[in-house]
Parts: sequence; C-alpha cells; structure tokens
Amino acid sequence: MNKKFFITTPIYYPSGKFHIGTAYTTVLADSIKRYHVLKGEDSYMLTGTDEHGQKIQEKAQSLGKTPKEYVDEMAKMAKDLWEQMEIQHDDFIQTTEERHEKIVQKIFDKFMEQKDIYKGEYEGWYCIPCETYFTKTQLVDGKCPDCGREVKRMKEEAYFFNMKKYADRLLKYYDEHPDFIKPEYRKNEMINNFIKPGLEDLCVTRTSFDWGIKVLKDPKHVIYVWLDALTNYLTALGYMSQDDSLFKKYWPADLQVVGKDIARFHLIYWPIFLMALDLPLPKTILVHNWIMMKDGKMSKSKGNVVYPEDLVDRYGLDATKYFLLREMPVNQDGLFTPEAFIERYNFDLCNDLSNLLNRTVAMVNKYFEGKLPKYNGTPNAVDKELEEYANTKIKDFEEKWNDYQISVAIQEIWDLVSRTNKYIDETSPWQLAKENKKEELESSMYHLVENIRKIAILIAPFMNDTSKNILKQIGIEKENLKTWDSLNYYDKLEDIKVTDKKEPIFMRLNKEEEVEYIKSLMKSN
Ligand code: ME8
Repeated sequence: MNKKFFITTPIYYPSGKFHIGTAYTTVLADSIKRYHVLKGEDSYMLTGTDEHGQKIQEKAQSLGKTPKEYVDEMAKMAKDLWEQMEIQHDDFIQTTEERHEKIVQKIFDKFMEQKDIYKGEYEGWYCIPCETYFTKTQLVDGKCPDCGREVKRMKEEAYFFNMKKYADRLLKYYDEHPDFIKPEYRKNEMINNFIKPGLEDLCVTRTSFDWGIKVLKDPKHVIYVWLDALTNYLTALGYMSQDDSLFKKYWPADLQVVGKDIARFHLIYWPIFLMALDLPLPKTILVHNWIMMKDGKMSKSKGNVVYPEDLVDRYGLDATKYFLLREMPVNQDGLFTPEAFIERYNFDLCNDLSNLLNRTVAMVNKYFEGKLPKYNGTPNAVDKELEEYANTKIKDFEEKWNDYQISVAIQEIWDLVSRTNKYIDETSPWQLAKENKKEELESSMYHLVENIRKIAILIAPFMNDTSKNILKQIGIEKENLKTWDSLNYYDKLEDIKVTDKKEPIFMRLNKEEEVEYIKSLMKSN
C-alpha cells in the first residue's frame, strides 16, 4: 500500500480579500502536498473557512446580508483564488456546514460527560460598543484595543475546558516527540510563556452573540472560536459520522501548517482536545513566520497590501509562488518589497534558470542539430564532479524539505542551477567544438541537459508549469524520466531531441518600471 500523507492549512477568517500573507500558508501546504504526490504517496490536503463569531455576524449585518449569505460568498471567493493559484486541495470545509456543526456538538457533549468541560463565569474587560471581552494585557492604555473607548469589568456565564488537567501530559508528549513542533524554538516558547507559568482553562462558549454552533443542552450558549475551529480537521474527514472512512485512512495528520499568530492554539489547545478525545496527535505542526512589509504588518490603512492575484496576473503563478517560498525564512519573518520581488525574478528566474536552459538548448542545436548525445560511460574529472555535486544537492534538498525548511531547500536547487551555469564556463563547449574534442563536447551537453532535467523535477512542487515547460524544451517525454525516483539516475537519457525554438521561460523585467507598478498596486489597494 502507498504511504499516506495528510496535510492541513488553517481555515481562514472570511473578512475580506486574501493578501499574499494569507496565501502564503496555502501555497506552502500545496507545495508540500505536491512533493508527496510526486513521490507517489497517497496525499490528501484540507483547507476551508472559519465562519462563526461576532465579527462575522457584524460584518454581514453592515453589508445588509445574512451571515450565511456573507460567508458563502467569501468561501466562493477563497475557492476561486485557490483555483487561480492551482492549489490542489482535496476538500474545502466551511464551519457552517452541517457535517461540521453536528459533530462539534457531539464533541462538546462528550467533553461535558467526561467533565473536561464545566460551567463557570467568564470575567474580563468588556467594550460595550464592540461587544467584545479583552484580557488586561490586550488593552491599550487601559482602553479597548479596537475602538479606543472605555472598557468595563464584566462577567457572564460560560463553559470552560479544563486545560490544566492535561498540562503534564502535554509536556511529556512534547518531550517524547521531537518532531511534533517545527521549528523547535516554538516548543520552548509554549513551555516558557504559557505552560510553565500555569495553563489557564479555556472559555469555550459565549452568550453575547448567537452566530455560532449552539450547545444542544443549553442553547443560549454558542460554542466559541477554538473548539469550533480546530475540530474542522477531524469533522472534514467524517470523524464521529456515519462514513468515517477518510478519517480512518488519513488521521493522524502528517503535517499541519499554521502561522505564528495561531501557534498557541495549535500547539497547546489542539493537542489537549485530541488527548481528551483519545485520538493520536498529528506527526508535525509546522509554525511559519509572517510576510511583513517595510512599515510593519500589511494593512489597508497603511496602503501596503499586496494581493496574490495581482502578482499572478502580471508575473505569472510560478514566479509568485517562487518568491513567496524562497523569500520566507523558517526562523524569522520575511520581508516583501517590490524591489526584492523584481530582483528575484530577474536574477534567480531569468539570469540563472532561464538562461541556463536557453544556452544549453542553443548549444545542443548548434553542435548536434538538437540531438542529445548518449551518456559517455567514462566521464572525466569535471563531469564526475558535476554529477557528484548534483547528487549531493538533491540529498540536501530532500533533507531540508523533509524538515520543512522550504526556503533553504529551494536555495539548494539554485546552488545546483549556479553550479551548472558555472560548468558551461568551465567546459567552454565553444572551445571544445573549435578544437574538435567531440567526446568531451558530447559529455558536456549530456551533463547540462541531465542537470536541467533534475532541476525541472526538483522545482515541480512549486513551479509546476515551468517544470513541464523545461522538460518539454529539453525533449523529455518519457514518464519514467519525470518521476522523483528518476533523480537517482544520471545515465538514462537516450533518443532525446531538444526544441529548435527559442522560448525563454522568463524574460528580464525593467526593474524601475515594475517596482513602480507594484507600488501603485499597493497604494490603490
Ligand atoms: O487565523 N504572513 O484565520 P486567518 C504569513 N481562522 N501568514 C499570514 C499573514 C502574513 N502576513 N497574515 C496571516 C485564522 N497569515 C483562524 C485559523 S485554524 C483552526 C483557524 C496566516 O484568516 C495566519 O498566520 O486570520 C494563519 O495561519 C492564516 O494566514 C489564516 O489566518
């Protein structure tokens, strides 16, 4: 049986168009899924929208819509964007769907029966116009962080989940499962900032609004945010429902991708909910950092928002995905600047990758009428070194990618691109042709095309069209030369005819013009 790979993204708040930061999580998850598909694994990806809560209810009201009308429109917008970005999710769950709501109610009842949930009083700083509670630390100068008005100390009846009960078990789990949290420093943050100082019980219901899943036995309460949102990962697979075949097949998740702002909920509450349900925990939760702008967070009021579809329309899907994944380090926030975007396009994609392909294709045409010579069984020292370099880089790529250090893994591919470009200068095929060194010239062409084939396969998870285009241009038609396993060979290219057309995959952009273009988009957004 095939190895399975189940991956999830967070479910998104439908509060408006998604910017490149929001799209990043999904692009990242999609690329990881595609990598596993390429490796022949039975892969399944889940995404969706998180549709309950007071803010959504108010937003719908302000637009003169029912909350359901509003969230359905937003879910459609999300689906359309994922389609445009060629995201290959297998399911899209909306938390207002019956398949979700019913099971959340069952889970709530189970937790009540187990005495994991108890009734108490929620006390906090309440902003009456915003109808929202805040903790003391959330207040700004003692006032509401949203509207700046006075807040009042208030209480309301609420249900709580007994988190404390599971704290020691969670710490033990962290300790025994070093792969559970990536990158590792996030684990220390959780332990030092939240668990060691004393885990607080989590308020899981509200009575101040009703756009939520009702507690069956106490319907003035709606189930509040995290117990509703997090359980989507189970309900989408049919957990506790009549048909739970997907759940049986795919749970536990192999990877759950989340942004840093929701790390605490996924690294503390989520595993505790799963423990309380007596379910296995996901193998890894990957916490990524944020895409920031020069002047901080992306926001409409700052006029610095970039939407993915604008970049895709002008620069193509692959360049957009490449930038997002390449520019975001694992351990810290990444910066989006129009200059960096255009430079990556011009240097990495055009100068390095596109030129390598063009030069190679042109030379195979010039020296061999487009027909690639076969592998010479006795490569010379320079060729051998290139082969070894490629093998090492592929290994390094896999190691980093499997550890979800995606930008570092992509750098490994570009090292191979640079090294292969350098190989052209080292072997100087034009010189070999002049001196009539046919065997060396043949070997040089073979090694170039073979490295390009490998590069095309390595980029396929995040630059699918470019990968296909490159393989087509270098005349790779046989399926067995496009598989992940075929990265292990070096000597199997035969009867290969490269294209005789000049079709650059990326063309140099005018930096000043394009930087201005992106800046004007940001201002108008
Ligand atoms: O958090 N850079 O939804 P959401 C990178 N509904 N990632 C960013 C980002 C940025 N600038 N801005 C946002 C929610 N994100 C909840 C999730 S899951 C059970 C419930 C990421 O729409 C953010 O970190 O506010 C999160 O992972 C995702 O976008 C969705 O955020």
